[in-house]
Amino acid sequence: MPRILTVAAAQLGPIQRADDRGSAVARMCALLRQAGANGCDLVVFPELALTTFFPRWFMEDQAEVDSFFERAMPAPETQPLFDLAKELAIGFYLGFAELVEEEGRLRHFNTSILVDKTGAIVLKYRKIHLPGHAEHEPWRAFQHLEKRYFEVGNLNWPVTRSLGGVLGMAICNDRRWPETYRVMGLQGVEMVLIGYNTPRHNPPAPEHDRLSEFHNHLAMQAGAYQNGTWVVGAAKCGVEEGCEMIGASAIIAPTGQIVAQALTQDDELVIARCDLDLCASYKETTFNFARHRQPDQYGLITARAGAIPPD
Ligand code: CDV
Repeated sequence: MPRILTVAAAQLGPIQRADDRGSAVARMCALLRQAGANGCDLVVFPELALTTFFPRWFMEDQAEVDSFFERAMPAPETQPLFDLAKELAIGFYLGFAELVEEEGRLRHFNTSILVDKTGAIVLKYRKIHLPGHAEHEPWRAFQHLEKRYFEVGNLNWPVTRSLGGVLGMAICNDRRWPETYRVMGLQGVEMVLIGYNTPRHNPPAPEHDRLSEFHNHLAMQAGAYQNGTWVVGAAKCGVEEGCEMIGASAIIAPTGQIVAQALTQDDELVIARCDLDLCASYKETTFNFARHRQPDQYGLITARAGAIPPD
């Protein structure tokens, strides 16, 4: 019997600042119902899926910043998502801003959770590659202040056995870095779940703008193929507070091929039947890590962050 996981990338259109969590959760519940009607086992929602993408604004009032964060998960506003998913027996990935007291202080993380079919949180991940900048840069058309509002995640990239496979998570900018997939690949991951918010315009490099969707798929397809894993990318997209973010949510096979992709920049379910056993022929041949990797030769990867070219 092949191990089929029917998965949906639940792309969300824009969430404006005036939209409350209740309306975001209602939209996600509508997508969950569609997923249930289509026999889905797992639904992947975007990064920071409960609010507008607030790092686009410079805010000095910490209470204003904190208003975008969740102090509990689930909380009264998010409980309906957990209840419906449990009723429909669907697992889900949810991205949100996490405010937690840890090590005796308040800490802010860009977080995702994996919830299984019983409604239990079975995996948590905190975003490690935080893009953008920490100080106000008024020359930009909009800010990208993830380095100001979040700490670097402290959970590494854990994977878990759930829903019949080995599942892991990443968040947005993580998908552009090969290390993300390889750390999970070394734990035998069979499906990597990724939510994202990707503005089309890149203020420091506007020459990249026309390639945004290409780079989105290029990175996820490479991560899938090179690690023999499925990859599911779910966007929050469309024009949010005047800032266009790309859609192109996609489900990618271990072959590196895109098997399903979003057509809109709005709420849309992208569905595929994913055979987890398809991972094996890549993990056991071309990317048989135990047989072919040479970790002794990779020391620079963990010893050095920035490139140092020769004199
Ligand atoms: N939310 C993100 O991490 N966005 C980045 C943008 C800023 C480049 C991304 O990698 O899509």
